Amino acid sequence: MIKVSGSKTVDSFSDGGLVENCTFKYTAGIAPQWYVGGVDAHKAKDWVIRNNTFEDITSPENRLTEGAVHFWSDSANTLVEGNTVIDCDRGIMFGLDNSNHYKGIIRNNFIHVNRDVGVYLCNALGTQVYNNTIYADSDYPNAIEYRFEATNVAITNNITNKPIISRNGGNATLSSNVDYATPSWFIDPTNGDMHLKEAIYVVIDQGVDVDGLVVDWDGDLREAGKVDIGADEALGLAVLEIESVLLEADKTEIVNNGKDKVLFKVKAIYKNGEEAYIEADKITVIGPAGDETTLAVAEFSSFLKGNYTFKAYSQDVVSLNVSIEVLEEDLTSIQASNISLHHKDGQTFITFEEIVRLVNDESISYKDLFGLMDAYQRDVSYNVYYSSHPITSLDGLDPITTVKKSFRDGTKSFMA
Ligand SMILES: [Ca+2]
Ligand SMILES: [Ca+2]
Repeated sequence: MIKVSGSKTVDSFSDGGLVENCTFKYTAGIAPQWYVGGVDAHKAKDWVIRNNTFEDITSPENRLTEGAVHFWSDSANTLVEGNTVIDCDRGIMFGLDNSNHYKGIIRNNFIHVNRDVGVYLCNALGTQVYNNTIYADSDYPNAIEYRFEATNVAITNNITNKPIISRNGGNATLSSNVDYATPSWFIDPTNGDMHLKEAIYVVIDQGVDVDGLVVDWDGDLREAGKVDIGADEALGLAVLEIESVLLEADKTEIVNNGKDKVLFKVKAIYKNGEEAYIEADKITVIGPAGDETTLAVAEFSSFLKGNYTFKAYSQDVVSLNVSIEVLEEDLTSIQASNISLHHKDGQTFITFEEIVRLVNDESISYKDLFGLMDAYQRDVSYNVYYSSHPITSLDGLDPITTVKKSFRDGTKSFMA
């Protein structure tokens, strides 16, 4: 692929390169090693990277590849626009640790990354990042990062499905970004087609005018005062105005085991009389303690009993409240499930699925985990019985051991 080299000692630059309408793709579906990138440039000034496709630039190792596009080592004024990134570890990077990038623009790109961030601004000074559409298709938590105190950037009119965050004191001016997209908003996001599939109300005509923003990813003209957020100006998609929103729950009560769930559906009734099930802009919940949060998906479970109140929002229209009661479960009547045994080195291991699931998110922090454990005011004990025959009744049997799980005595031990 393309490497632009610079001298560490001589103050000379590669000036004015143009990379346009090219495809950079590892046809094996994966890169031969981690230290690769599509266009990787040191000490490059006034380069333009336009309307290219970068595909399958992904590392065969734990260590990430370079960005599909990476300009660093004092590079300046890079314009990266109209590109499509598909299945790459990382998208577009300006700067790196101890290596600056000056000014430059990243706009109108479709970026699908599968291991790390879509746009990484690391010691990027005066860069503008606007009207990109980013689908960060991995467990990595962020879509755009701006990092270190020297970084000072403007991030405007971008659509992402993950947060846009500062790291290590990075500075940015954020405006009109939407960071909660779902893949269903786009035509074929995993294959790089991030045109809007439907008229998302929070996106269509909701951007701010940006000097220099004239067209979109397709070359469609942007109309002042009516800029769509993201890389696609969705010509021909009109927003149907919503008259009212109905939030529907499939039950009114669940038990507090973290497994029993309420599933929600949201119906829009439009001003023209049509109705459709839609994805709400958000669904909020107010818990028993009065704290309000937004649901990540249209379902809910809890291990804390009490009354919860839900509302759905779409186009600034809010539904009526829906109330769900979370009841205390009778734990004595429940068996552990998915029990399995295996023997190794003279020991027998029993694994089972616990009857209470405090945590559904495997990437939870210790702080959050301990907060949940402290909040759950119940103890659980699992009795283990031994018999040489299949156990159909506990009559005459005594437990050979008991596995105790206290959520509130500070032992913090997980035995399962
Ligand atoms: Ca528009
Ligand atoms: Ca368009």
